[in-house]
Amino acid sequence: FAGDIVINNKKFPENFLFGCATSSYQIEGGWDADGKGPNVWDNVTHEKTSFIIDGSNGDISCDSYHKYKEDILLLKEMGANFYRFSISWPRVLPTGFIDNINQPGVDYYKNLIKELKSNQIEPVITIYHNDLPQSIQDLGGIKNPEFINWFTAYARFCFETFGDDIRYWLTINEPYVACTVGFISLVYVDGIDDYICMKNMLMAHANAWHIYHDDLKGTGKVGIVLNSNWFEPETDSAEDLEASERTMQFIWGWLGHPLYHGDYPEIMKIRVANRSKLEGFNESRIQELTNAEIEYVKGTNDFFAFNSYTSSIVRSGPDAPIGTPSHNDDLGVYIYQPDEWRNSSLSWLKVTPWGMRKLLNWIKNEYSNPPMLISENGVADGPGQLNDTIRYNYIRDYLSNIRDAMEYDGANVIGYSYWALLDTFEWTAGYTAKFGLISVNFDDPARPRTRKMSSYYYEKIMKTKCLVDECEDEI
Ligand code: GBH
Repeated sequence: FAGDIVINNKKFPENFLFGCATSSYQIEGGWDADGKGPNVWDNVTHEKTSFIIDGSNGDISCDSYHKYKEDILLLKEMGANFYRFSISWPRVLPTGFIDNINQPGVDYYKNLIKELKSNQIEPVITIYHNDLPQSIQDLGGIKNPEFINWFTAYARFCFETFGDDIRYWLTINEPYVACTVGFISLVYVDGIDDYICMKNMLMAHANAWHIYHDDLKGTGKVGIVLNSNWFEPETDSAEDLEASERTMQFIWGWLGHPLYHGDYPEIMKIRVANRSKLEGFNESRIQELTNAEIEYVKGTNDFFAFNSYTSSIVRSGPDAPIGTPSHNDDLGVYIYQPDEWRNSSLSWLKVTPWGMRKLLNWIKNEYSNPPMLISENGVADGPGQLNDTIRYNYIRDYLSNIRDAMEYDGANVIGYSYWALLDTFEWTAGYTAKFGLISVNFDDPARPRTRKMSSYYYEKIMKTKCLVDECEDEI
């Protein structure tokens, strides 16, 4: 108890939250069930099968639309404190707009929330996780500034409809990915649009935060989910240190800086303005925020939720030649992952647990140690075997570093969510990359679930708040 010497530093605080994450399109199936409208992923998987490695889609996926009670039983069995899931926008609002509410879709989430609550599992709700209504995409999607109003109306609807006793809301998953990698959300973005797109995401989030707190007087917390890698300098030369910090600011700081300090990072404003000028624009491609906007967005993140899976090395390099405008060229560094780093089945996901501790420290120092929620972290293997040593090691090593960041560096981490509860439809990787603690047999129409070895390990951690390898005696 308080005052005692902490003998084993791998024990997490009693109030630390452990959970599992999923997202609607990746697990629900029921793609056109009971009045759901199409989202961008329904359309692309049906029309461009070559876009997905195995030509698959999320039409049925894990069928959690019908099997959510089974999922919740598994969460309960494992002792999860919370479940992070997302609401499918076109399942509740088939046209994307609030004049047309799909009651069966609403009931689905009401039942899901009720079932979680009655099992003492805290719902952590993502309002929008990649599955944009097709109707909104047809109107220009996220890069249309009207997106701000459309999202705001949808978010208000979610708060009012599901809000009663939801303690944690996540507005938007990974705006950086949606606005740059593009294919994830199928937004067309280029070097001009990406800044517009991110600004729209920022303002949409800030509107949702203000509605929740100012208008609805909500008592829960509202945050956005930022994401990326830890960016390790290649050497400790001043140039590489600067390149690494610049990368952190360009990616994490793009929205992190406005949310905590009120404006885009200085280095971004300077570099984008310079390059825009050289390219022949008469104003910077990054639209500077007005004083009113700065005031409006500052302080609208009640906790720092983020997804991070891996790290990269950054080397300073000569500026990219002036050509096609792009955020990447504005940043102007060389980023890579050494071949010898521990592998997973996905080329971008190298296992770098040490990077998580550094990332937590960077966030702590940059934003005055906000409450941090790791909303996704996990690893994929190809075959999805039940004896998943790779996942066991990944969870142990990442949590060990997270605990060290808390214990030795004072990082204010409040919770951790493993991605994912189940093997899911992994976007363009289809069903070829398995992140789940629990395997799903996608060949069987009944979609039976089988727990993998790692789920028993994670169960012990969730129940004891302790990394069992490190503090066996405390169980
Ligand atoms: C998250 O995105 C998502 O929120 C979640 O839905 C997803 O299932 C999970 O992670 C696992 O992927 O192929 O080299 O072009 C992670 C962010 C952005 C990481 C795209 C991989 C592609 C790199 N992802 N990125 S590459």
